[in-house]
Amino acid sequence: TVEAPETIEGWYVQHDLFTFQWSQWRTFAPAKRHQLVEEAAAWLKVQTQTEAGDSAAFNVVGHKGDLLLTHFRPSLEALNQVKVSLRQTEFFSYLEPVYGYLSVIELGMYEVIGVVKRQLSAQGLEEGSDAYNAAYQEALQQQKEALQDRLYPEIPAGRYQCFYPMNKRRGETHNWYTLSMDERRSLMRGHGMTGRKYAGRVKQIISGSVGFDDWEWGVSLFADDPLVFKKLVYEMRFDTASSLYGEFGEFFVGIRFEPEQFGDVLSG
Ligand code: 76R
Repeated sequence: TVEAPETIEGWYVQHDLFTFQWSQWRTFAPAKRHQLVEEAAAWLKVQTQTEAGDSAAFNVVGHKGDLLLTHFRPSLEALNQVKVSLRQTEFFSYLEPVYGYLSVIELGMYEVIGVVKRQLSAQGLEEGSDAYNAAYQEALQQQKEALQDRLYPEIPAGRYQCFYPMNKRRGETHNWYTLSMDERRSLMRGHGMTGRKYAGRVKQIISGSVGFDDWEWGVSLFADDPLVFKKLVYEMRFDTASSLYGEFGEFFVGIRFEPEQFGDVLSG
């Protein structure tokens, strides 16, 4: 058994994809359409103004769906509340859920823990001792406080969202979960260096989903230029962390819209 990395967690995350029942929509008179648009917009507005967390809506490109909703919330209960409140609207009668993904914002502590451990040994604390464990927990807690903004963010700005789930490979030859901590740390460092080249052009939210959903992580990228998604993801395919160990699910791309734009989204 090799050592599992420490992670710290923030908001819970739900991505929901719906198709819209266009054939019914086309039969509605303008007044009925207006009423549904108003209802949907009001619902979305309430979600975006939630006290703890955030929500955003995206107009999905291509055949995979029509509407992508992304929600950050403090608990599973709060995510469920979002789900039920949407299902109570009349607007929901014209939505078909086609995909969803549950995860929790996760920060890997590969680098941080390396530093903490060196500090604790330098202080002469013996690994496994009560004093060591207490100091270790305190250091983690401090990190968590220092990283509040990244654990509890608003949904990043950016006109476009690209979402996909991924795993780290567990194959016969290449198995992420049998690599040593140092090997994984070094691969994650290379990964982070590639990522940092895109600073300012893309915001990424990495959310862990082991035990929650069918893949191990959700990757949510936000950018004002959709080509940045392609360039970043492509460049990362050449990083060992992705080339030997990355496995990817379906990709979804959407264009952000505000509650008051619901009417435009539905009229094209
Ligand atoms: O959190 C940090 O910024 C520190 C460095 C870092 C970590 C620990 C980092 C940086 N990532 C980390 C963890 Mn990432 N990331 C992905 C994908 O398509 C692919 O090939 C992979 C999908 C992208 C596009 C991306 C972008 N990252 C992770 C993890 C957890 C792994 C674990 O713990 O074992 C996954 C699954 C993952 C996947 N990453 C960055 C980026 C970008 C753009 C950065 C730089 C962020 C910045 O410094 O601004």
